[in-house]
Amino acid sequence: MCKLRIALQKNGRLSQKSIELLQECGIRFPNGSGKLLTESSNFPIEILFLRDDDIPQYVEQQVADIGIIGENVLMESPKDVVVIKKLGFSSCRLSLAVPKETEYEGPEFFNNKRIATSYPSILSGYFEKKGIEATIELISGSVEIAPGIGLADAVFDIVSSGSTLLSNGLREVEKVADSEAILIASSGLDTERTLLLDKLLLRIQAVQKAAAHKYILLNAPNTQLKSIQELLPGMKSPTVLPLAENGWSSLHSVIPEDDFWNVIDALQNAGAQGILVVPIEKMIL
Ligand code: PRT
Ligand code: ZN
Repeated sequence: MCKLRIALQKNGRLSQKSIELLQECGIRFPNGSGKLLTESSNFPIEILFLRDDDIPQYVEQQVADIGIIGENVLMESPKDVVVIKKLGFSSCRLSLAVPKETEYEGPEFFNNKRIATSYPSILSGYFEKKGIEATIELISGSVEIAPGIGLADAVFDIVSSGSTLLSNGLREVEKVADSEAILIASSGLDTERTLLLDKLLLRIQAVQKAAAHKYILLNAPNTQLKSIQELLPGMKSPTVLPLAENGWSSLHSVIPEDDFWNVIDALQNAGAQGILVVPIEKMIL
């Protein structure tokens, strides 16, 4: 039987979340055996563990059918692959940073400066757009130490919490791009593999939707049901059940989590009691 082959990062910032995503999709496979290739026992999928930088090329060459990478990898080295979906984890940004005491008034600062980075292509594209002439120093790791050792005047690197920049005496001054984990696919998938990918996508969507929604249960006097529903615009056709106590009902519905937190006080003021907010495991609409 035909199998879909997915490439995941072997060891690094994307690995854990990528594995968890497949597991949340109900896909079981041996994990932690240190093997390069493993397969699921309950879904026609093989998992190939690679360095993240190699994944786009493997997908382009159809050694793997699909893969999970950081958007930044593809931005730096574009390949003939299809971006299927943003996955919402390993979010970060690519930013320019200068020593914190440096005066900075705008991107012209970088004219005739040396900038250390592992992302020369994204950076030179940005400089070109801004009409800036600068020297790019290519470094493969620990970019943040370059200004301190006199190798560069500034850095261009991935920033997440910002603590690496801070602890190296650097200040973020320009955000050039955002990045997050994405699912990519080969542009030449056959019909059988496309069907398998669609099945996997259905599961991923169900997991993502569930994560953004909550099941809410609350009790309210019947006279207040209408105003409570108006407070929760995301609440579609709630179930209303009479309580044993006369004149009271229990209201159940699925709502976007943010809607709920924004109106919690108003809900209570409107007479809602015994509010339960319950996580949803999968949501298929
Ligand atoms: O070994 P392999 O080649 O597979 O992994 P790698 O070392 O190239 O990549 P890895 O595991 O470090 O990162 C994988 C992907 O995670 C990246 O391509 C990004 O898409 C994403 N990501 C998210 C990050 C970060 N956050 C991140 N903070 N990648 C790197 N960093 C580094 C950054 O380079 C800097 O050194 O963390 C430091 C900054 O972090 P803060 O939190 O101090 O700002
Ligand atoms: Zn890498």
